Amino acid sequence: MKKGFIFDLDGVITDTAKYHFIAWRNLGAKIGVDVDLKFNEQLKGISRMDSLDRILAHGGKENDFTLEEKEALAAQKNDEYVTLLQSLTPADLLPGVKEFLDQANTKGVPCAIASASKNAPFILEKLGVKDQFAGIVDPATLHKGKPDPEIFIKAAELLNIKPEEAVGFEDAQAGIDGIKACHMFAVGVLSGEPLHGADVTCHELTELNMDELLQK
Ligand code: B16
Ligand code: MG
Repeated sequence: MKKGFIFDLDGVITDTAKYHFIAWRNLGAKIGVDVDLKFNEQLKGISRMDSLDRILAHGGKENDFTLEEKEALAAQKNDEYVTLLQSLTPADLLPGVKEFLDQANTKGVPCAIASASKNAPFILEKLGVKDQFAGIVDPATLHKGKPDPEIFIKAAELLNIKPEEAVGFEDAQAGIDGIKACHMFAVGVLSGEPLHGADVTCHELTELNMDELLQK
């Protein structure tokens, strides 16, 4: 019997990957690295600085910037990303998310967010669902990013449950790997690429039966 739900944000609750892409592509153009949609797939679920490191390596520029310069580049990208986020409204929730959260709240099943994004509280506020989460892991407190299970273990702690008592929802392979590494039940939300190791997959949350999930 499961006792709580743990959600990734980008790709599960809303699609912010398109805004990350615009901001990284524009930053890449300034430093001479081509960031295309295919390469952007590799940045999903990856922290801001790790994403920058991957972009620099992709362009053969991994040794061209000091740490201070890289922090300035990441801040530039984030400024543009946050500007793009201003247009978010509850209409940007992915299909079935609002209904799923309402149903969980009605049943008394607590929900938490396990997102690599430092902008998660702001995004949830803009989407009008922040109050529906009992906890949001602060990614600044993490020692390791996904696929390490730390973020999912912390999310379960916020809900006062064990990882194996939770259902985790993820759209990225690194996230599914993190969920399974702490013996959580994994729901993979598909958006193109297959997800290996998920216990159940769907294209949107409308396809899921909550009572069946809780009995896993
Ligand atoms: P920020 P998730 C991730 O969100 C994104 O998929 C990833 O592209 C981004 O770099 C990361 O958040 C950090 O976001 O720059 O806002 O701190 O999928 O873990 O919800
Ligand atoms: Mg994601």
